[in-house]
Amino acid sequence: MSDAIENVLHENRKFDPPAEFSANALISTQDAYQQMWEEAKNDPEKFWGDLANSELDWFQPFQKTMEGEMPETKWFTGGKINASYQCLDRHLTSARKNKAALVWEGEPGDTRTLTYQQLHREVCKFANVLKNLGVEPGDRITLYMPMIPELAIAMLACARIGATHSIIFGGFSADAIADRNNDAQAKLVITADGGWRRGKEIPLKANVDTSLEKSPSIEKVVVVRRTGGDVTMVPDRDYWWHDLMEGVSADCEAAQLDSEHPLFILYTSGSTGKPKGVLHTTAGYILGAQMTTRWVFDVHEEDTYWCTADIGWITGHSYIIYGPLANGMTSVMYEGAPNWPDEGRFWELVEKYQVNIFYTAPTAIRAFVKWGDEWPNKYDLSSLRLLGTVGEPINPEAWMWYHRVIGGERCPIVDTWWQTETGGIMISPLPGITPTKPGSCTNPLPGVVPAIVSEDGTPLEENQGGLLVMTQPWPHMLRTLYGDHDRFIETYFSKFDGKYYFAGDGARRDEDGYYWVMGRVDDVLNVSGHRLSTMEVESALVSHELVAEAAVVGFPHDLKGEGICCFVIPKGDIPESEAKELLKQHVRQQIGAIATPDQIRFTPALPKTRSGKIMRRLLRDIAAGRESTQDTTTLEDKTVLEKLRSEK
Ligand code: 6R9
Repeated sequence: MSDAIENVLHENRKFDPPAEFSANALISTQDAYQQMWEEAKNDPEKFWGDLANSELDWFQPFQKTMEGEMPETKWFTGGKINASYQCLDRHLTSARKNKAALVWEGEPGDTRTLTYQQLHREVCKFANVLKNLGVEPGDRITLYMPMIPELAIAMLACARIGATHSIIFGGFSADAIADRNNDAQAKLVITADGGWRRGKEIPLKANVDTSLEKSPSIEKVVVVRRTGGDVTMVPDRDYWWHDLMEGVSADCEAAQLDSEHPLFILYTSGSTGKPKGVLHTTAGYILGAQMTTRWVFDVHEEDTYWCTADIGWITGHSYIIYGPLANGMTSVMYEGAPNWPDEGRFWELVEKYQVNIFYTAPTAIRAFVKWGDEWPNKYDLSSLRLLGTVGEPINPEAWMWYHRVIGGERCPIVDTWWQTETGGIMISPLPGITPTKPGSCTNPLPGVVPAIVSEDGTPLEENQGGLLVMTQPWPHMLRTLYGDHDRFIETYFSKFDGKYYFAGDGARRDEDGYYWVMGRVDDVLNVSGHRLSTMEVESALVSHELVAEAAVVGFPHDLKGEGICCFVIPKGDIPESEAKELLKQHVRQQIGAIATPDQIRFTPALPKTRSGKIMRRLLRDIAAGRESTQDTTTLEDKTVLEKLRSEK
């Protein structure tokens, strides 16, 4: 079992929901939750079927709530629906039409607010642009964009006409874009000239240009003018967004799509080198995004809500766009970094927009702690009523700081566990009723039935560390890995013979039934809340002529949660420090800045078992600078160990 599970935390502090919060909460009694949870567990068909009928707008009602066993369960079959309609059109028949849907702020301080009516208009226009470019239902469209309103417009326009969006985080490299374009066989790329990050321009269009040398399926590129930087526009291939939008009709009926119509693909790292194209479909996903947003963030009509994630990750998909807009909320969207122009930027925005609900990641919270209380203390944060965290386990001290300094000890904290694959939040406190413990994501939401099992699938007792699995399907779960259904089955369902969904995380459940997620048990790293596979970094390293062999492991990192340590057997005779720098740059260029190694250690050999397997756990211990409990009797060459330990 992994190291993570052995590092079982014991945290005894407990915080009751503030009485004032509970008094106004949507779910305000334990009984109400228990009843929902039991019903969803015992009769998922009725539970989800009733919600889908009462909460979603259908063009044609569905015939069956669930069809087929996990992992092949289909949801709401026979129904016709549209996610963009669910997020926009249905709010236009009430006063909500003039409510702000998106409140956007660019890094340089420019702003734009789009009401539901305005956003609907822009989405309809851009949907017509896509149609004019020959985009048809089912086509895959790559979005490689900064955090600007056009990204939201493009997503919803794809959804409106039934095109499947595949968003690539702006920090990824040209090679990463090409891989994803090819895997999805995407037809069109939507990008911008550039985006702002700490005052510098990220050359998005230039990266797309390079990627197109290796992505033959792409026919056209749409470019938003954002930074005004120089770009090359290839005639008959590249088009400016503003040119295409000129004079286009704002009438575009939402396509009536099957419930299981593919809504989006989002690539994420698995334990092998090739990223996985997680596919989500329409009705189940939008229902999950909508309901989990409402339950976890205790949505009230007047709320201003801000999730600081990038839309390039699942958190941005579900909790900046689909979930909040399906609920008719006001969602704040910010383009830039938290420390630009200074470390107070987030708190300045909270004050400026009077944010009530704030959702961020532990890695950001650890940075805020380091920057010091003086930054948040300069601003009035009294509008906040609820705080959330996601992306990795939160260390109790960061939780306490968040509670005290940002939440003024009056805001509940929802620590939300979920994954790209789960589509929406799975395990989380309900803020009006769940007493919280720093570092625990507490209880499963209605419809989620987890278990902790041993390697052979035996359910474990309380406080025993094991593997986190889901024992029942839920509407917003992934349907497949795009183009590779076998890998989907293999990755998530083969470990327990199809009985459970295996999340890849280690966890334990305590004496109160609270879940404590300890981190990945596979070769997936979690660097600043972003998933990266060790194999991906290894493949990038060995593709360089200076590398004979490489093994990559994570190690505990104060800010990033996990850092990247690369053990490399070098070849060639470039001076060591120069070679290390070259390799760091190479990985960065191959994958993207988030994958830049923190450490590269040269070694004449890697520790291997007699059967030739790299002893990764031993390397993890060495990278973390701790004594190893790993049995080294199978180690082939014992002198390797001494050399590795002395190397830094
Ligand atoms: C939403 C998202 C998923 C992995 C997941 C787990 C880790 C996410 C967590 C958490 C502990 C939490 N993770 N939330 N671990 N507590 N509240 O982050 O999706 O990028 O796919 O990552 O992140 O290890 O398996 P994704």
